[in-house]
Amino acid sequence: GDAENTPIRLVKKSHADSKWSDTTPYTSRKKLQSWFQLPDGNWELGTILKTSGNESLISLAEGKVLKVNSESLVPANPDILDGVDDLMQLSYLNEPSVLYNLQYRYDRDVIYTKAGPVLVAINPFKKVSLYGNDYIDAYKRKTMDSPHVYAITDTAMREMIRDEVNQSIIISGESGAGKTETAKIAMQYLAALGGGSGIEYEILKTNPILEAFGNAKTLRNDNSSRFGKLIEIHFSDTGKISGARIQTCKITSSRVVQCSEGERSYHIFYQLCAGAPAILREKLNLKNADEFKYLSQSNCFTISGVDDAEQFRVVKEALDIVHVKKDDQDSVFAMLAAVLWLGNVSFTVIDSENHVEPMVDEGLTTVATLIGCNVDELKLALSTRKMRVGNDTIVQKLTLAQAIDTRDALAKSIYSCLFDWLVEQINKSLSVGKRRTGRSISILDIYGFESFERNSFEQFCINYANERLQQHFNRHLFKLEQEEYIQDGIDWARVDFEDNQDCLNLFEKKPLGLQSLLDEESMFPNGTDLSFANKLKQHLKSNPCFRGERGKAFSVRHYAGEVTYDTTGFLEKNRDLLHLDSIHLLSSCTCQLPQAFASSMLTQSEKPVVGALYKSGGADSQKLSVTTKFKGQLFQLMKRLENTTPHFIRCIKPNNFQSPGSYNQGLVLQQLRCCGVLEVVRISRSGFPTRMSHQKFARRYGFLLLDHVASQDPLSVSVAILHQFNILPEMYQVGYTKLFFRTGQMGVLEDTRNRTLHGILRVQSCFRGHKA
Ligand code: AOV
Ligand code: MG
Repeated sequence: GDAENTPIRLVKKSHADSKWSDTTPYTSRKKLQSWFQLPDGNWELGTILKTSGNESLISLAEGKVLKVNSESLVPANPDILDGVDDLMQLSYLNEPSVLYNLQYRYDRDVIYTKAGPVLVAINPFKKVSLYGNDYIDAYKRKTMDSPHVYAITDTAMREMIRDEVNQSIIISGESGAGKTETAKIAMQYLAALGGGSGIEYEILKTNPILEAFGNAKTLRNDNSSRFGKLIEIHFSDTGKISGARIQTCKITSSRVVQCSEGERSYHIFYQLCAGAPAILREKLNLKNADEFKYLSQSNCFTISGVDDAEQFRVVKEALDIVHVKKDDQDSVFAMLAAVLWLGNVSFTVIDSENHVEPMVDEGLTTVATLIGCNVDELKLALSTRKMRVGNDTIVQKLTLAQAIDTRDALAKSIYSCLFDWLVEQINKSLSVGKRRTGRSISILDIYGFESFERNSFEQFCINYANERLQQHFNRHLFKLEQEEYIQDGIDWARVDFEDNQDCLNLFEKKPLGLQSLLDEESMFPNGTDLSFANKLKQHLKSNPCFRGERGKAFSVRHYAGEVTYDTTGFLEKNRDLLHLDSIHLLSSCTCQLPQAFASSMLTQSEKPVVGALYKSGGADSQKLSVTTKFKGQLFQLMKRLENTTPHFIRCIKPNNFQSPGSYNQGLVLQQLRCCGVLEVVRISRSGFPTRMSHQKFARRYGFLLLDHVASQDPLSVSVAILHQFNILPEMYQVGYTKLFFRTGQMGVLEDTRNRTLHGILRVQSCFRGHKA
């Protein structure tokens, strides 16, 4: 179309404000549509009435006419380009034009737009009729081709079969932008395309289970993922789903014991309290959610529009479908109830040194019954610690604070083990087994970037993971792409992009990075959150991505914006100690799950460990710091993605209220900026996406040559072909080993080749046609 014929220019990033503006001078333009930025930051469309010197007269809405500096105006696209499918088609690629194009579509419930190779998805916060069997069918049969999760998933499927390369669909975006929903939509399409064996139904049912146990209401999102997930879906030779494997990456389950006002703990707790049938309620001694201390502290019990009781039935049914046995399900619910009742265990001070003992009340006895241990043993585990001194074992009494920590650590560990156990059961049920072909499509959905009023250890980990993911995005869309051009010696003006390597280094560098310094300080018996913060300030003050703040705080300049972290609780959360006494307690339980948890914790801690070891007082179980473990899990996820062809989806949150129909330009722009969407379009537009080696090109088209070429080397033959076909020089580049073509060029050559092969047209006349 028209857009493709407009001259393609690269705009070098010079200063922040104009980095995306097409700087076409306006002096020679008249009566043109143009964007004018209002004082509130929003852009308004206006018509230029007159331009003289440096000034333009612009008419805006409601008869407003303003005299403005011509340079402040940004060119708008002709009406014919309103709401194009792909931002690449815009003649003028600048911020207001992109914002307008996305909004134009969004207002019509068209939430998907392509930005070159990337799919942009704007959260509608309401049901939009874009899904379901009719749509799936249309994308499958290719009768529909507007941008969609289905379309990108379809491409992944085709490329997996065609290239015999594993694929990945990588979904990113801020918290609440729509990643988890998007992942489910992609899974739905794969299930429809590759279904048949019935296993696809199981795969879809993993979603309500994992969301119940791994998602929670936060201030940003009523259904916020508190774990990262990679689901690898395997296919048979015939393109049918043969199984799946889920790998997760989670931080701590600190939300179980503590969560902020207005947020909730994991959904499953509320679902259980609201939805357990009478027999189960009685067996587990369940109460209403507000009677459990762990749940009542944040003063938030329900989510508007969500029926927890109904969700409980959905989860139970899903557990049946993924073959978690009824007995095991009962054990799972018992563990959940035990965690809740642990929170109700209280202590009484027994001496002048503030040593405590748990009250023997409903809380303590219920916990003992649910996990299958002796009340006295539970009492001891919660109020004393055994220490080995030489060959002797001494018993130390705990203070109130220590006892509470011990109790909470036990609750967190039980929950965390339960989550891992569930994932393991699901993986067993979905196991690919012998039907393995090695072909797969992976879908990555992690927790999005978070920035709150107060940011803690959880945000520290989540935002680090997002930096890693952003690096993966950059690597594929900017670095690798441009390196290929440069390596092959073609004429290429580099497109700059916001590289986040510096920020990653700030986190990862050893020994003076945020993570190493945290691990180091966590190991010092005398380390405190304050001494940690001070150490950061001392060692990192010259790092441009770091800023020390007053007191115990520090700031990091993330790719998605600056975040100030409060180090309160960092050391404790990073250590996440569970005392050996607690592990021994679990292993002495008569119930099967606590035993399994204990043995998994013991094997974990006995493994030869890389990185920091924690061993304070000689009685704690040795274990990796949370940061180190988290980083390890994250790297495993990223590693799985390494040898796959990535397909990227960028989710955008149009407002901060989770409400439909509200499109905040500034908010959208900030998200487009930080993930480099416009730079991606620029690269794609100015790039040469189709490549072919000289050998292959000469072999494929050489026979079309009319004149004899003196040299038979592939490069000379290639050049001769290009010449004969009169391909415009700006439409291709000749590299050392390959030819690079702009979009669409290869199609012209292929047409000619086909027609020649079919003898419909004489080759010669065809060339004349192209010359015209
Ligand atoms: P997230 O995964 O990106 O946040 P979600 O996928 O949970 O975000 O989306 C948040 C909410 O937005 C959902 O619960 C839906 O109400 C709504 N939503 C998202 N996508 C759609 C869609 N395509 N159609 C209708 N509603 C949608 V986080 O996990 O917090 O980073 O950590
Ligand atoms: Mg999510």
